[in-house]
Amino acid sequence: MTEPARIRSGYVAIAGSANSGKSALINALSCRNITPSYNYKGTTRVPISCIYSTESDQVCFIDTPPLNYYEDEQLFSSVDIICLTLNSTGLSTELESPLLRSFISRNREHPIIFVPTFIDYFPAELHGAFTNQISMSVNYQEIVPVCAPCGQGITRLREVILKYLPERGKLFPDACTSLHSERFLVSEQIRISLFRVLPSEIAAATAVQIEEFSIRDEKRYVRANLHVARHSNKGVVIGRRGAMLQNIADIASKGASRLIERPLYLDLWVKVRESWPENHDDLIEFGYVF
Ligand SMILES: Nc1nc2c(ncn2[C@@H]2O[C@H](COP(=O)(O)OP(=O)(O)O)[C@@H](O)[C@H]2O)c(=O)[nH]1
Ligand SMILES: [Mg+2]
Repeated sequence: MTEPARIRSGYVAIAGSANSGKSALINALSCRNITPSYNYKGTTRVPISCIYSTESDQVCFIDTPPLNYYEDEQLFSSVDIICLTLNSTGLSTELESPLLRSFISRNREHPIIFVPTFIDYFPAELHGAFTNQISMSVNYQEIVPVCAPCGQGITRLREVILKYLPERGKLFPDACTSLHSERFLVSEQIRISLFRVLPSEIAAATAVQIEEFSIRDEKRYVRANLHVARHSNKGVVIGRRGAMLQNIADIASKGASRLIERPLYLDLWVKVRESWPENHDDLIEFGYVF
């Protein structure tokens, strides 16, 4: 019997403060639009996994909510590598943050790759200065500056990550795109489409709850409720003659069709759950807290 081929593989968590570019980074590293990346706090609610596979390597990237919002110590201690995003437009503030320093010290057993983001705000000659500033301030394994939306530094970051991963063989089947269920991935695609077409504050205050996830006529049939937090938001989400809701469904279906195995039929309904973001039971029901 031949031994299974050994490739570099493992788990990489992406951590950092709110809006430091974690979700944009996981989407760029995995070449998939799996998680919403928007300039609005709280877009990422729970850890989201995304698997990047090639012939020679396999990486499960895990996007996480901002450090001040949620910290799953067990998650960070069980991954092979942590990529820590630091917004380079406020690098000193990031490096001095007690939250960040305590995170680094609690995870010092792990390889941590420091990833200054938003480097497109600065000319290339200044990028070395970020590396110097970080290296004077913390113990580090590697520092790789990136701009995820424009792809700068992404290939190099992937190479550095692979260097730190063990050779252990495949962890997942080739077709596997995420550790999450198709149901969860579809609900995230609906959330991505909300942020794409609605004002951010309305998108962030709209919870997606999937009520039915079945097969009808060989298609994946998904009925989902969009719970808005105010009555006045309902009309905005539905739009004139349902145009906005149709737009949301079209964008979500397009995104989801790249991640799930069958064609998708999305049936979206808008409901009002007054002030749900302030209600603990509603937050539990919608998957925002556990
Ligand atoms: N110009 C620029 N924008 C970025 C960069 N990284 C992320 N963004 C944008 O910044 C916003 C917040 O990014 P996001 O990935 O959601 O941050 P997160 O809260 O850490 O997950 C989004 O609008 C991203 O498109 C970057 O390197 N350069
Ligand atoms: Mg995020």
